Amino acid sequence: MSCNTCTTKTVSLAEYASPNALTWCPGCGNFGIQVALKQALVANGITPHQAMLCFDIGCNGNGSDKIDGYRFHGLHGRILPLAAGISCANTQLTVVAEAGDGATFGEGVNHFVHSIRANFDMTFICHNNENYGLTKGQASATTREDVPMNSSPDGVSSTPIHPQRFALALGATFTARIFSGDILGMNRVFQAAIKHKGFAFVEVLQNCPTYNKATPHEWYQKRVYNVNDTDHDVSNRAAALAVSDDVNEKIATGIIYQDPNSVPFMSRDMVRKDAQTELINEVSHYDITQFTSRMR
Ligand SMILES: Cc1ncc(C[n+]2csc(CCOP(=O)(O)OP(=O)(O)O)c2C)c(N)n1
Repeated sequence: MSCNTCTTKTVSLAEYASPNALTWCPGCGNFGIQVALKQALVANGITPHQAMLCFDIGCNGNGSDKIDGYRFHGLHGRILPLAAGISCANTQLTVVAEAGDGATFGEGVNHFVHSIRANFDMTFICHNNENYGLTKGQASATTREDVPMNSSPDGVSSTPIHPQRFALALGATFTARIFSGDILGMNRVFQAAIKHKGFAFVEVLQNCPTYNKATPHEWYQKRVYNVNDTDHDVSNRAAALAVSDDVNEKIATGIIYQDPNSVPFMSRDMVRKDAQTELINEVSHYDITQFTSRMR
């Protein structure tokens, strides 16, 4: 799937264009996220055949046929193991996985934990609109306490997961937070995440005009600031925890933490350490009848 002879080719945004009509609600943050991702891939010189774009189920996942290139649309909450398999099978590919907060911190929370532990080499964009959008506005694990949602009109009484604290506590080698209304900011963060060697977690604070009335576009716009314009040291995990803590008043966006010495999973794996080939080059047909004949 990868073609190392074409790496110097100039790539244009048009190569990622899809003829399919966008179906998101007017004002949805997904429009900006997809534009910024295309821009970042182009800025990094990655052609569609050098990338594998992996989509979870949800409003975010409905972007899968609105962009050209190699794509995989997985099961709800399961995109991370699928993307991890792809990333391990062909380390030459740029792997980008996308999922909603429902998939990431609900159905697939176990995969989030182990992807961080393994430090699989991929960019993971979590569309955090603080609700289950595609199924019409149920509360998710990131819905703020007491915010009324369609499935819980009196609000939820559980404490929401704080994605940055969670990822940083698990030892993530790259975490970022960015607002879906900040296309330039997303573009920059996505570029850095794609270049990162290891699991790059990008939480996008995504406005959902249809189902999340608590945190609309303007709400975020008034509160976000770029932490990379301050003296924040992105290589300091304790500083990253402190700076990302506030999700209500002054919300830090940009790269929150990056380990400059991050080593991705396949470079740490003892079995593959000195391998000269990719796993996809080693796939062949094996005659297993000698094993199955005993079962007859
Ligand atoms: C295992 C599983 N559980 C539930 C569903 C139903 N389902 C489809 S989309 C969706 C909501 C997705 O919410 P989220 O992951 O936050 O993404 P969003 O739609 O907000 O982008 C649900 C619950 C499903 N398809 N599969």
